[in-house]
Amino acid sequence: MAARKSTQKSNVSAEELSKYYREMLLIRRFEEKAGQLYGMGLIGGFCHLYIGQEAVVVGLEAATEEGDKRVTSYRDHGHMLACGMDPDGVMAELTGREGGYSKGKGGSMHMFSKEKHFYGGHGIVGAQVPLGAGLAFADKYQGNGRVTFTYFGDGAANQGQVYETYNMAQLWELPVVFVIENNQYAMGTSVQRSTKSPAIWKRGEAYGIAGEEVDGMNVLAVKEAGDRAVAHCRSGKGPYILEVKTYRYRGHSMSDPAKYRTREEVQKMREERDPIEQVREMLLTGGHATEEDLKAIDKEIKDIVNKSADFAKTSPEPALEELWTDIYA
Ligand SMILES: Cc1ncc(C[n+]2csc(CCOP(=O)(O)OP(=O)(O)O)c2C)c(N)n1
Ligand SMILES: [Mg+2]
Repeated sequence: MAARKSTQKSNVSAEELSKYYREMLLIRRFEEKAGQLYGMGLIGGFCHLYIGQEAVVVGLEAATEEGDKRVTSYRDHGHMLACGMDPDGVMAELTGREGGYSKGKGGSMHMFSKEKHFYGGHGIVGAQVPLGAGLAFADKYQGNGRVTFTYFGDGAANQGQVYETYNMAQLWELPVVFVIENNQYAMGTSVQRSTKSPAIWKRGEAYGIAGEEVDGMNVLAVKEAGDRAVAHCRSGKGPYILEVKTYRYRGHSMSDPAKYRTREEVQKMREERDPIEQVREMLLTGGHATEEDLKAIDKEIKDIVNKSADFAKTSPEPALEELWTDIYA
């Protein structure tokens, strides 16, 4: 059973690095814009931002192939952007407009894309874990070689359904990567207050599931671990667990004043571990990009995000008849 700490890969190409930079920056700027629109009253309902966690999904998406699937919780905007969903459609869903992925009827937590194999967006903590195993079951049944990435949080990892799923996934050797995004908090409860064992991934050992801990602030380490996980699943060995240590800079949701941690704690993470800054440094010090090159990328990303915000403000409200579509009745 694998039980290793990830190490940083050094032979990464300039193209790969700038791709990661671009993709992480898109998520960061998109989320900042979503925060602004929320503040302006243009987004209703819940809105959970992914700022700080960008390296997790960008690194793991880099390990996927066309046809692989992903399913996650309500903190889902980053996952959608990283798998190639259209920023216009995601932002317009946040503002509840017709041009949104769920035609304005789902909002932040309920978007899907058949084309990109993105299966949501789930508001019930832990609910996506058995669903992810179900997706992997279908792939195994069809023998199509696909892998499903099932993301959940450190808080969700204390749910019983996670362990029922582990048992079945290992029993049936399902091609599913369980990604525990350990961002240190479940709403206002720190992982130290909720979880006795410091290594959540090791709980898989009770079911015979291989896994490892990963530095989730380092996109290269995440990609490397993702490759190992995917190789394990695709070779028919069954599920794999990645406990990705990360950190969210913002509150749990837009309505969280974050009184359960100090400003200094957040500041220290931003200054010393920021995933985007780390790649920016690598690009500059490795001579792969100049300040001008990075400025050009920044502008390109800003333009994409501004365009999505314009679309999200101008796309019409859904028509009344839309209430009668996409329902079971
Ligand atoms: C079954 C259930 N219980 C409680 C909640 C309320 N709730 C929403 S998010 C959350 C914390 C989950 O934390 P974690 O799994 O660490 O994910 P994170 O928000 O950190 O991404 C809770 C308790 C819920 N949505 N569903
Ligand atoms: Mg958490």
